[in-house]
Amino acid sequence: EYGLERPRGYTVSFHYNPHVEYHHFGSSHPMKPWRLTLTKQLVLAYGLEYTMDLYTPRPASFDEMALFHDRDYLSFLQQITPQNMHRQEDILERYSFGGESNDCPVFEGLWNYVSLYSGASMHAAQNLLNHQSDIAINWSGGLHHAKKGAASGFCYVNDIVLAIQHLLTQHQRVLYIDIDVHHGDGVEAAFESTDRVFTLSYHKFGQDRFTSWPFFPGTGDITDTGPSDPTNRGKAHALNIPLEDGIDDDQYKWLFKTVTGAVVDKYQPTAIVLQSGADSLGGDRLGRFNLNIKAHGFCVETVKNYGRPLLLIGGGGYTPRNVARTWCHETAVCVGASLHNDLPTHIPYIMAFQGEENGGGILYPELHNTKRHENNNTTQKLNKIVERAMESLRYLEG
Ligand code: ZLS
Ligand code: CA
Ligand code: ZN
Repeated sequence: EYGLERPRGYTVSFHYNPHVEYHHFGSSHPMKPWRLTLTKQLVLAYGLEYTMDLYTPRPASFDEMALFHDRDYLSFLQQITPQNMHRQEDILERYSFGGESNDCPVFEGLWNYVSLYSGASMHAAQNLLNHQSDIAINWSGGLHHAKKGAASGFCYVNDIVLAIQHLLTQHQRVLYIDIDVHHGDGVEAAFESTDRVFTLSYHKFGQDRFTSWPFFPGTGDITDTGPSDPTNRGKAHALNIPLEDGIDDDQYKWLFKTVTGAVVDKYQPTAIVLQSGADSLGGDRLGRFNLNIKAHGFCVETVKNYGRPLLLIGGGGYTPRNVARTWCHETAVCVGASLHNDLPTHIPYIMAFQGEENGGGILYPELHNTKRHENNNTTQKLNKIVERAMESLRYLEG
């Protein structure tokens, strides 16, 4: 096949229900489920389907999603439609929904959409529990902002929380790592009172140069390490790495390896969940970082090499062609394949990867050249962050 090397002995499973692709948040909305179509096309074009077990998971049921979410919130999600929403404005507000110009719009097939991506994450977790996979992948999941009883930041149901809860039925300690450019606030909040989940998020934090507002969701400063109450078991079981605009490959790789490595050493998780949001790439429509695809993939490789059962999920990513490139590359990292830089020519949607200023027709364009953000992360600031992170880890027992 196309540029494949011999796989290296991890059993990798790919959990994907193609029906998610057909959902639309609205034409101006940055979240584009068809980026999953592009991802799948690249994965197939490189022949990666022969190196993994492929599953088409069923949608999650109401009761499965109610293991985390409030039943009244789910009932609302189940019945709301673009046609009937105008009669329920007060309820929409209660669950953080709004009109068409909102982060969390009501669209056709919303309930179907949330059950599909949630079903895929739960099925992926199940495969790890069964020992049928060493690494289970769901690129359609990773909706880390959703709360128990409310939608937030393009996220309605928190598939990550559902998957982690499922892992907790057999695993004593689960580590959650989040490299999306946004803070993984929903997952952190869900497990704030337990010592059986440690949450670690890397993200942009602070005032945004473009909007003058705090960068969404506005939480996740270095001082946030979980509840401060000493009787709360979740104390010190969160770690947040706040970053400035424009962080580059070498800085991010160093930071990720240093901090994540220290957390793994100290916490000794028996399973790991990695949210691999692709909005931390250079040139992302919503992101502010300057990462290239291989630096993003370095995080996946690093986590894979810890050798624990790994659930790898998607998340943000708002320049669809680069989301597809990154998640295809990271799928290859999981199976231990290296991919040729020239894109296979016989792929549907090839036009999505052509006619770019740079990067047309190739898998690894230099994203740090496109729409470059000034790098406001100095070595001094990053050293300080690592120092403070190591300090918080000393509060972990054991
Ligand atoms: O982590 O910044 C905000 C909140 C607002 C500004 C935008 N308006 C619409 C609502 C109020 C303060 N929201 C962020 C949410 C980012 C969610 C990231 C999800 C994830 O990657 C995981 C999947 C935000 N940033 C950009 C937008 N919203 C945004 C941009 C453009 C549009 C179109 C559709 C809707 C309204 C116009 C919208 C939102
Ligand atoms: Ca993050
Ligand atoms: Zn994001």
